[in-house]
Amino acid sequence: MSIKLPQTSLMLASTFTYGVATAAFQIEGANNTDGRLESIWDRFCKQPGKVKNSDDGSLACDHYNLWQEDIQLIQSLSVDAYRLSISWPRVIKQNGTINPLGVRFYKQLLSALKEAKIQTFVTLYHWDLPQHLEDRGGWLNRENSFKFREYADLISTELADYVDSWATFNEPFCAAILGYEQGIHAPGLAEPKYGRQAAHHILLAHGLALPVLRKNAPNAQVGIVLNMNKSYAASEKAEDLFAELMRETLDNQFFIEPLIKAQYPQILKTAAPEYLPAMVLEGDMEIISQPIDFLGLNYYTCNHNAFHPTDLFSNVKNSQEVEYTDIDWEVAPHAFEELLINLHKQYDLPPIYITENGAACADTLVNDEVDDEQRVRYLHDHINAVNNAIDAGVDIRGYFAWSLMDNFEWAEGYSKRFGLVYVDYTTQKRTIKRSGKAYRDFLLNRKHLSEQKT
Ligand code: IFM
Repeated sequence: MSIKLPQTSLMLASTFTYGVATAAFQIEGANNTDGRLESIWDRFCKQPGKVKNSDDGSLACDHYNLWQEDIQLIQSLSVDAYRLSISWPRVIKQNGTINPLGVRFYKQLLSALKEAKIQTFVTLYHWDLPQHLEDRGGWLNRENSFKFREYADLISTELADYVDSWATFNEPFCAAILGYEQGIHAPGLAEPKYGRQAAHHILLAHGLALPVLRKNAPNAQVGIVLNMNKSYAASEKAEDLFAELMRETLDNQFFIEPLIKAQYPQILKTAAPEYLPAMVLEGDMEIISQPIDFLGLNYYTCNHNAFHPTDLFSNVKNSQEVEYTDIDWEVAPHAFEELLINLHKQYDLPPIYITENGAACADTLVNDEVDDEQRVRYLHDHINAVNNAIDAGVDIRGYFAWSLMDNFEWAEGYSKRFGLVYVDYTTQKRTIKRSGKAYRDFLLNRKHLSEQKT
């Protein structure tokens, strides 16, 4: 099995960007080094029962020390781009000024990537809020949206020369809803009113940071990354269709509608007003909905929803026999294609980058090799789903596999492996898996084809 696209595919053009992605807390380690402050995830990992096997991010993939080796690894995969995130607690001191030692790390990393001719896609917030800001209410405190703007201003001034693409936030749904509504991610609060207010403040922070990023980095593209799963109804029954609509509204539309249409889904006003943010000030929606250069979309799976007598929906398994990954997520490339085409029909969207897509597999290292056949199939099928969406008219400009290497998978700790590269957490040895080799070969073949054409 290899990764292939039809010869005529626009995704084979050299202008389409392929990359691999990671995030700071998931790979860097060195959580007490060079003045890095505590983040909400450091604190959350210490709470008993919150993270599988009590894992934490103190060492992770030791990328803070092994970054040079990791750049070679990225290069060896033949990708065009690398997507990473900046750790806010590493680069900004508690008094709000720059931490030069933390910034030095990113300057070295990003300039080495530039030298290696790898485009840099940087996310400012991939969930690691400084704990001292959480102590002052975290994303429930509107003032922290302005703190984010200050952070964006300082760090983009420092790094402007090295960054091709800035994303303000990664997956506001996860930061706000998993962290403040469901309590399964840091900081672990669990109320709809918290989740939706936190989401509003995150979207506001995004909007506040946009003009600052544009001023400091006029040549870079600026956008945001949303995660979306495709929702289905468990049956054709009206009540299950209602459950599907609520899931789609609360998980997807709640985040994209304010960005593109300057409003939260109107249906919530009557169907579930408790899921609307209580405090939205005049002018907020205009700030949130300023134009963006690109929309990042992360896609992994779909979900199925049934009527629930006291809740808006209940999550059920697909009634058909389907394939799952090691994290129990249904493999559904057709849903990816549908989701992309639906969004294109629903909204006037900026160009889209698929900023994450990948599979968790129960990989094992045997004779220095990892035979992750399921991940190769997953990548093939999902890249082809993107191709079908492009053929249907969706403007998609890039695809990033999640993840470069195995890493800290949040509440699942190190138990779930998403990497194209296997990490032995005892020795920190990296081994390119069969999927990494298949992705590399696919990209080499594409380069070969585009050289033949010119
Ligand atoms: O590992 C995460 C990543 O941090 C955000 N998107 C989903 C991935 C897999 O769960």
